Parts: sequence; structure tokens; C-alpha cells
Amino acid sequence: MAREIRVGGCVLRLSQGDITACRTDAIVNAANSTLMGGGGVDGAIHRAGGPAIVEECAKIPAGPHGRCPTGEAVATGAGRLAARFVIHTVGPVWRGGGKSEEELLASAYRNSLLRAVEKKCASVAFPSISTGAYRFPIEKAARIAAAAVKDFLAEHRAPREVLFVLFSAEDLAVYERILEPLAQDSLTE
Ligand code: AR6
Repeated sequence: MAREIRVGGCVLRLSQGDITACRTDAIVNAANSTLMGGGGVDGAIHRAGGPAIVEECAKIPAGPHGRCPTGEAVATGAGRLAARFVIHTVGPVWRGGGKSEEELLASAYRNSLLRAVEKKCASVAFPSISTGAYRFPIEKAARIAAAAVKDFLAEHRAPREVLFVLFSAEDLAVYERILEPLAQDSLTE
């Protein structure tokens, strides 16, 4: 099963573990629109990073759709984490597929990568956005995540390294299966 693909001189790699331990330039947070913290990976990032992150989030002006609308992304410092930046993005809540969930999930990945490039990050780590509390089906989400990152790397040739950090062995196996045909393509491109 595929653990990585190479695109435009960059690499997309899979790993299993706790994203708060990642030493990439940026880690992505699967946040909610308030940016004021929550459960899951969001809670873990704020706990490990300390209060500096939420203090910086609170300074981002709140609009009618919160501080960060669904599909958008904003960067802050990373407090006590080893990463330099946390990129907070808001994935869609899965409501059956008729509410532009797939497009919004792809936007969350794309906008996170744009923030990473703006901050000149050479490496960025993503959790599996929307597939926990927001209940996005994991297979569909993995396919969208991999395609969005692959297309971005082909166009921008940056960041040099993108990591998907899956929390469970089951989730890792799904992503490996999804990456397999893309890995075959990347050998022949
Ligand atoms: N490292 C990597 N992945 C993790 C970690 C970790 N430390 N902890 C959990 N995951 P979720 P969502 C995985 O629910 O679905 C929050 O309350 C988890 O197993 O964190 O986008 C926010 O404030 C799952 O595979 O994010 C929002 O309200 C994946 O991360 C809401 O949840 C995403 O699960 C966002 O829901």
C-alpha cells in the first residue's frame, strides 16, 4: 500500500500518530468557525500549544460566520508546539452530501496550503479534517484530501513536504488505499 506520492518536486506522505508532536513548519488544526477551541484534534493542539494560540485567535475579527468561515483557513503562531505556525481551518459538517460538503472540504485543504506557502513553510502536517466530530465519510474525505493536495503541489510546487497524520491505524489504512492509484500515476508522470 502507498505511503507517499511525489508531485512537482514535492512529496505527500502518510504517517500515524499525534499531530501535536509534529516538527513540521506548520500543523493544520481542524477547528470550528469560532476558533476558540473544541474537542478532538482542536482540543489537543490548544492543550499542547498553551493559551498563546487562543489569545491570538481572539484577535481575529469575528464576522457573521465566525472568525473563520467553513472552507477558509487562518494562520497563527504555535505557542509551545515544535511547529512555527498553526493553520486553523474549518471543514464542513457532513449533512449527507447535498450542502457543497465536498467542495468545502477541498477548499479547506487548498486554503490551508495557501497560508502555508504565504508563511514560507517547507513542511506542513494535516489531520483528517472533518472525519471526526463533523462525520464526513472517511473514504470520500481521503480521496478529496489527496486530490486537493496533489493538484495544489502540481500547480505551486510548494510546500516541499505535506504530511497526513492519521490518528488511528484504521484511518491510515484507508488513506493508504486511496493513495495507491495516485502513487502509480506519480511514477509514470
Ligand atoms: N493528532 C492527529 N489526529 C487527531 C488527533 C491528534 N492529536 N486527535 C484527534 N485526531 P475532529 P472534525 C483525529 O473531531 O471532524 C472539534 O471540536 C480524529 O481521530 O478533531 O473536523 C472542533 O472544535 C479524526 O480522525 O475534527 C470542531 O468543532 C480527525 O482528527 C470539530 O471538532 C478529525 O476529528 C471539528 O470536527
